Amino acid sequence: MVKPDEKQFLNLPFTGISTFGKYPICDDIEKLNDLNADVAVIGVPNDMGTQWKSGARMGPRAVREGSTLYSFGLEGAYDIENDITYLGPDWKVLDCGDVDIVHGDIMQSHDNTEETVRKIVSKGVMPVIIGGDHSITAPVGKGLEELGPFHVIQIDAHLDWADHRSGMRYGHGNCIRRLSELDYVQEIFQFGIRGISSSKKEDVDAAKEYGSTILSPKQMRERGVQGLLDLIPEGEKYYITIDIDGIDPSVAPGTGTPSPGGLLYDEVNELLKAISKHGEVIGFDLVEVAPQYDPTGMTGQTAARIMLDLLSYVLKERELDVTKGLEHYQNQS
Ligand SMILES: [Mn+2]
Repeated sequence: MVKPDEKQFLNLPFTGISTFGKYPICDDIEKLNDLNADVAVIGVPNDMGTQWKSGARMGPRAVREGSTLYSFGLEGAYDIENDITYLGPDWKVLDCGDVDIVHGDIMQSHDNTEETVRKIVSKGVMPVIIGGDHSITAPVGKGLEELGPFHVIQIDAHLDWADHRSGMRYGHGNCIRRLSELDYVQEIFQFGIRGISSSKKEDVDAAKEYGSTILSPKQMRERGVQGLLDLIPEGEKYYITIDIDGIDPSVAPGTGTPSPGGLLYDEVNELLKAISKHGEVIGFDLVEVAPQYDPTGMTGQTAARIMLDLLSYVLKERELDVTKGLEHYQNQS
């Protein structure tokens, strides 16, 4: 029998409220500063831009659910492999719920997304966004205006560079083209792109004309992580957009447009870690998790893992920057 003074509060993954990483809820973005937030996680359950199987509107719920397994509590997350503790108690991450979606009205929903991201950014808080289909990245990009200029790094099976389809300019196949039209978006890196007929030649030509760097998983492996970093300007700002279909469907099958031949979890993880050290990640999104197509729940699980990994790396670099800044100050005095 456990004595009363030995009892612990375990907060196991299947208990409690399923927020992202089991972080506290913020019910009003206006309160972010009062709450001393560093990171605001927001769901955008909008899948009206999907061209084939819909379902990514359930993505935020699936990712939150998956993330409870990796919730860290106040002591942070210990990495056994590298002997580093991430996401320690000094960091304030809050789950701000979801952007309001208007059924059947993609543009009103996009406006709500842009406004929400703009508000988070205006408070000096880093936005972390759970989709939704990839169409949401266009209004997210607009909402990031104050943080520009920055480069965009995309992990995806698809280029998403179509100008329009029958006049539709804000579906999930147009989002990176829309980002390229923002004057504060600099270079664009498109990693994991693959599949015969996944893009029209005219769209690829337009992307190349913009100066976009397009690499398939095979080409990425040939270069290696350092070879990829060599392409990306060092010490600058990056926004990262991760389409879960960039990952191989054997690892993440729950998505509307799965494409064989994708990246593996470790490859993405190592790349994200390296990018976090290469410059300043100003925010990121992860989109296209459609849990209906994955009865095992592994897709939401993997997506949550990737988001928490990336958040860990980005915040660790900020910690080190502060430490370096302090050492610099001490050397001066
Ligand atoms: Mn995409």
